Amino acid sequence: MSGQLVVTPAERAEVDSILARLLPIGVGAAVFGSRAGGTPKPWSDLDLVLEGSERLSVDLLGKLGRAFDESDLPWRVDLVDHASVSPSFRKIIDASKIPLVSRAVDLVLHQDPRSGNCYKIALTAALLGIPLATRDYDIMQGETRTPEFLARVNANGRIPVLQIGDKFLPESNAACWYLAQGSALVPADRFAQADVLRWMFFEQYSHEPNVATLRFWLRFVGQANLSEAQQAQIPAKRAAGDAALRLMDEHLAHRDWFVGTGATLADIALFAYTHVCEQGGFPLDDYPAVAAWLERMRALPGFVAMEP
Ligand SMILES: N[C@@H](CCC(=O)N[C@@H](CS)C(=O)NCC(=O)O)C(=O)O
Repeated sequence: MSGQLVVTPAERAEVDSILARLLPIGVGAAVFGSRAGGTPKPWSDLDLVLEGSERLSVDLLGKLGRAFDESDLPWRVDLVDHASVSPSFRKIIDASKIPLVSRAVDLVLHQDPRSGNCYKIALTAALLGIPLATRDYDIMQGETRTPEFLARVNANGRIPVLQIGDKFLPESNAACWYLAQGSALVPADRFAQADVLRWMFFEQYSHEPNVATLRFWLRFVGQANLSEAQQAQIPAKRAAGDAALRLMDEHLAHRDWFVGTGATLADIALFAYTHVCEQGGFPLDDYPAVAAWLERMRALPGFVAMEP
């Protein structure tokens, strides 16, 4: 049976704000021990158990530990990883714990499964082991332009939108960021983190408007159905898409990943439309380092393919 949390409202607010800032999606937190319904001394530690789907990284535990040490809390916070303790200790924890952050998150991806922007979010969630419900729309039938969609889901009339409880977050890269904060997909180092954003902005400005738009026009709309204005834009979009892919190819010629030594959101954002670039008329043979990187992406644990 769980009791009352023995901390002041200000202490609770400080603990909550650190957890809200640093705890990855899908990791829960609970208090156990003397501050969970016992009779703690004023200086007693706060015993905090963290619950993920598997063992938590040393990096995450270190980050949280530092944040609590540097806070104004008048006592220490002892962190315990639920997945790493013995079954008998786990039993003791589970009997007294008072939840602070639930593991379960109510996430819905509003998507058209043919869209690479939507796929970025599904791939991020899959690589992180975060369950996502989906709600499908047919963009070719204007289903994201209905008054109801505009009023409730996204006033910008586009998918993807990540719904978090009753909040709606449009823009694929913002949604990926929401999911991946605190995970290895967003590096902790300040420069590396900004470098990930650099590639995500590059993707939205130099890559997607060319590579994805040509795929959409040629594969889904059909060249014969394009307006004159769209037809006239094809050569410029082809040149700009080729420039973006070449730049990626040169960057990857001497490294395995866009930033640092492992996959990050930079790779996910760029993978989404690059792996289907041939559908827009960009032959992968022209970009051998990109082609090799696509295979490395496909080999990541938890990888899921885009719907064909
Ligand atoms: N910058 C946005 C682009 C969103 C976007 O262009 N979505 C397209 C599908 S990929 C869409 O909803 N098109 C339907 C429409 O504009 O009616 C993102 O990254 O999420």
